[in-house]
Amino acid sequence: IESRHRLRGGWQMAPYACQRRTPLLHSNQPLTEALETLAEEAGFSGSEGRSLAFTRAASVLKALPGRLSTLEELGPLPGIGEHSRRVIQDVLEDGVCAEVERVKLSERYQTMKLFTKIFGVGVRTASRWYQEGLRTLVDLQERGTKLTRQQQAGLRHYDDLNTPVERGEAESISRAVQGAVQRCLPGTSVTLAGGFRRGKPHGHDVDLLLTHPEAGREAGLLSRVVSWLDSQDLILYQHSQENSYALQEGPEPPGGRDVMDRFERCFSIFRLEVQGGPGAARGWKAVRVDLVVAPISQFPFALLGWTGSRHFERELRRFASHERKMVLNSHALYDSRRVWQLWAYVGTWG
Ligand code: DGT
Ligand code: MG
Repeated sequence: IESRHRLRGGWQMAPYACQRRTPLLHSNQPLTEALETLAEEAGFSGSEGRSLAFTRAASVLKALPGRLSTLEELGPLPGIGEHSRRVIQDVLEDGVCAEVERVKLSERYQTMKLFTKIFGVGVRTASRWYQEGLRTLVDLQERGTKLTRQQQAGLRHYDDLNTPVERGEAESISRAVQGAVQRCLPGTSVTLAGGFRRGKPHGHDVDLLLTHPEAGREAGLLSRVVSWLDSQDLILYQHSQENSYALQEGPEPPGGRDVMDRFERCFSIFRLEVQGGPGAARGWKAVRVDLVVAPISQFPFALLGWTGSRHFERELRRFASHERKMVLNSHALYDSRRVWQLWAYVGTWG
């Protein structure tokens, strides 16, 4: 795994994204944008494998040390399939790729993008609405589409929630939560995770991890914090999910469900006071905030898992599983062979 693929231009490339330096600003933006559009489109069609292939190709290009000028410079680099190569070639030769332009103009892609940007709407719901002939946000209201409470809030605050959150805004929300936890349980730490922890200047939401240095003290904390924030008129919407460690029945199979975790979590929309920007006229702006509570023993894994990016996390877990025969998730890192042996033993014994 230390072996790196040598590229024609003398460049080298490690096989897993988590082994590569991937700067925020890179030299191949038009190429990665084209590939990521196709990845998104494949995701909208339910083709997860195809989506991942385009995401992988984009990830390789983000790690190149310079601007790619010919396809030949890539050589036979694994991780970039035939289809992605064609897209890269088109963009290098013509500045655009006709397939990507077609996708961007297609009614289905545009509608799926519009609907999946509603908080609480995933690909399946958006796709069903599209098949029912719905095309706009007004359609949803006029045709009396049944919406969950979460989706209603998402629709109500659609413009705000699709306006990037600035770092200063994320820090201000983090301070407000810090104030709330100090009232409810002094000593609790609040850590800004997600894209902001990776240095992004803006993001789509604010991901905050809460933990307390004494194991067990965090129990019941989230509902108290949320109630207090609510009493201060800082929350426009919230729903919480209890932790589900108790439901865990044995180890998860390597490569199995690893995206969602089992922490206690609050999905919320904050009411953030602002002076400038889109919400300036009314003095506030709606911002999506996730509050996640991790017991101190699992905190390092939670922090790693919630820092992202999604692709980096996926690759880190793939690396752990394929190269180290270990299982990594947001709760722990363990040797899968030993745990399976243990479970086999308990199985025969019980
Ligand atoms: P953003 O918010 O668009 O600027 O970008 P990120 O990178 O902050 O993405 P976001 O907020 O969707 O997620 C932050 C990280 O947390 C991401 O790497 C994936 C992880 N994450 C998000 N939701 C879950 C979840 O339900 N469970 C686990 N384990 N991780 C999650
Ligand atoms: Mg985020």
